[in-house]
Amino acid sequence: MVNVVLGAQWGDEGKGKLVDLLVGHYDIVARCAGGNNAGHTIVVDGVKYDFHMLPSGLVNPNCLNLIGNGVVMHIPSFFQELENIESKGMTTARERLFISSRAHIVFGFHQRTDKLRELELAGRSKDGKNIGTTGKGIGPTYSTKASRSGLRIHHLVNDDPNSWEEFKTKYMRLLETRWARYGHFDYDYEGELAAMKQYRETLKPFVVDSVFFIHDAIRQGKKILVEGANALMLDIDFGTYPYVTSSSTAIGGVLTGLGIPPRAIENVYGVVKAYTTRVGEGPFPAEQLNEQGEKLQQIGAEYGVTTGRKRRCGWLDLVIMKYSTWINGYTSLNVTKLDVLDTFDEIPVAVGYTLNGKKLDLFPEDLNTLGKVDVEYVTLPGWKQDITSIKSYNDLPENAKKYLQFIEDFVGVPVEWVGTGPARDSMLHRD
Ligand code: 2SA
Ligand code: GDP
Ligand code: MG
Repeated sequence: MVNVVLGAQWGDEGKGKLVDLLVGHYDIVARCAGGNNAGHTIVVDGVKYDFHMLPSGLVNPNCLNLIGNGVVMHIPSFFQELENIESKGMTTARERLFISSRAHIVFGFHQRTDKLRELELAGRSKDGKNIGTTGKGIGPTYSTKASRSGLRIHHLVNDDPNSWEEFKTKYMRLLETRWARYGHFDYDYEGELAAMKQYRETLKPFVVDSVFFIHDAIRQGKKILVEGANALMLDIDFGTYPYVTSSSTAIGGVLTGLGIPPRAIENVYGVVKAYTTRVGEGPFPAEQLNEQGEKLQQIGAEYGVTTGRKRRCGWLDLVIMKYSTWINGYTSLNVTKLDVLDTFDEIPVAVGYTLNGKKLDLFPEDLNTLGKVDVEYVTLPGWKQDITSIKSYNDLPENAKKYLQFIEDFVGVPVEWVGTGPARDSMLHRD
């Protein structure tokens, strides 16, 4: 049985917390896309863990964790993150962690060219706008993957006697293509190769054929939870292209990033923040560049987990939620951070876009159009009550229930969980 947790907006909806809540019921948690650009915070027994590349299933001592073939791996960051959670007390993490031999490797020069490309875009585009990437080398690594010049984990961890020589040759060839594209930037390739040589041994215990790993787990009836990274609106196909990440963050990425047959998937849980945030550049129709947006940012403590950037804030956008539901086919929703809205008198919700006075029926693929739309809002009454200590869905204030009902009716998907605070137990399940 495979269930999936996916971000329904622009990321940071609180996927990590839902996964943390669910992991007790699963044997395996798997990551299928992205790399250490993703970031989420989980608070367990008062200890705060920042996850980037590692699956959140590590918080459950009985859970195995897989980094799938669709993930891009920066190996030094992987070890750093692992050592960090080990030092906070997750002593068995290492034994429960597996990496697909087919995952692509992020090198330091991918990270360097990520930043060079951002500088190039900032200088060249007519509005001076770059993408606002995390600088973790994600786009450049998926680029070299697609252009068939990338290196995968099995190229590094390989018992063939010639494999190290072949790895070095491919590595240098790849670096030279980057130099040809970006100029001969200073780069300590000897240092990186020396580190890679060591990783041949230290990485070995983690590496598996993930196709077999997943197939065997499904065959044995294991319960698998797939943890999406980033979110629908950052998907390379369906997001606000080009202001997106470079992987398939929607449901398709679960299949290609792990080799899971579609019929094995039972439930798709969409995680949606009760308002909207976005990090980086790109259009955001319901953004509030005003006091209300500031208030959401401050109460919601909206800062990027990976880069520390302030997240842009706005009202909940149900046009996006409907679009996102069409693609991902959510079977239920987790509405998070409802408590952040506790003090608002009124809460507008975006329900439609118009262009030159004409209602748009579909979510516009063209950013010039999206940038020009007027947003139609429905304003719902606030509940003006602290909900953080409420322990049952039925005890929520009537106006909070009406807010959730409005989402359900508009999107046509039931709300199964509601987040009422950052702590592990601040989540209401609707029976
Ligand atoms: P990239 O680095 O190539 O993936 O950046 C491309 C766009 O994708 C956005 N992106 C993100 N948006 C929200 N959260 C992300 N993870 C971190 C977090 C972000 C952070 O959890 O807070 O710490 O800044 C994430 N990762 C990528 C990015 O902003 C670009 O718009
Ligand atoms: P992810 O990337 O989707 O896993 O989300 P992040 O962890 O990047 O961002 C979500 C942030 O909101 C984290 O700091 C969580 O601790 C916090 N959070 C999650 N759920 C809730 C909630 O219901 N209420 C509040 N106030 N904070 C929450
Ligand atoms: Mg995040």
